[in-house]
Amino acid sequence: MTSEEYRVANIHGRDVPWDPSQLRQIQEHPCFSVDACHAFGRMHLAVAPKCNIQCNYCVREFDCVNESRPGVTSQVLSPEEAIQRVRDVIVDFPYVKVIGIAGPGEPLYNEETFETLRLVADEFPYMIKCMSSNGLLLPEKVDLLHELGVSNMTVTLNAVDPDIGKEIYSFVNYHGKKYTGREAAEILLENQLKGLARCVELGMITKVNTVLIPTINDHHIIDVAKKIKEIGIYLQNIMALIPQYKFADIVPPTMAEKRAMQDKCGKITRQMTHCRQCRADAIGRLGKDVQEKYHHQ
Ligand code: CLF
Ligand code: SF4
Repeated sequence: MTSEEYRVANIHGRDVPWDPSQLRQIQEHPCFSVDACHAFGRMHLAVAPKCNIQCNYCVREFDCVNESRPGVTSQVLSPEEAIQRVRDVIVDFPYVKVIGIAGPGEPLYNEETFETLRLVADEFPYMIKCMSSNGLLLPEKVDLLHELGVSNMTVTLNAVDPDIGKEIYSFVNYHGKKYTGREAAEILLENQLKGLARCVELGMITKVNTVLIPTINDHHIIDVAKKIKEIGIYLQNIMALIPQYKFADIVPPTMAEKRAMQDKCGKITRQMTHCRQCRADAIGRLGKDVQEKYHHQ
């Protein structure tokens, strides 16, 4: 390893250096690099309305809260409308470097996600492509995502023990069959871990979102951090529960409690601490969203 490669690997906490394209996928991505979030923006394409699981903290009239601010409903776009939105945004806001699909439901459960990615790959090959998923369909879709140019992948992983997972998920709808209880949690977990391992194998830049749910998984988040370290995930994003649906009566963690958990897990694996819980149609720099400009269109 040259000294420059060593420096770069060291900054990003790897034993082996990232290649230059991977470095760009970190350094120009506002979620994966805290430095990038001041300079670069992302745009979400809200093309995926349906979801295949039920998280006990999600009211499905709104956006997927695994990566969104609860209570927000994004306008769903067709793939063609989404591409037109990209054309407009990169002219209006050239600092937008990342195209993400994060809902409003589960991206991998909506064929429109793949149609959109194909159109994006043809017309905007240089943009960084990002996705956030619950992971249920990841093992069967990850190679296709990689082919279509998705470089940055997030999976929401709230538990690595199905006995805890069964408290978080009401059901999983997998290949036309509805599963509940421990069985549902087992299927989901197995697929999340398998899919993430393949992402790492393919050289994708990976992130795990973990919702901190007091009394349900707060004592277990450290095990999640250990597991993601073991499989080589780049970043963990611990998010505070916003109580609704079946978890409406749970007292959410305070900012200080969330911070303490991030500090604790930070000793095991790299932490994201600047997440803004975006809408599924967010556009702009994190915390400086500009999507209203397009809402009348
Ligand atoms: Fe979007 Fe998510 Fe990609 Fe970022 S958001 S799909 S990784 S481009 Fe970022 Fe927003 Fe937090 Fe998500 S601040 S909610 S972590
Ligand atoms: Fe809601 Fe997202 Fe969970 Fe689906 S994966 S139930 S949209 S939070």
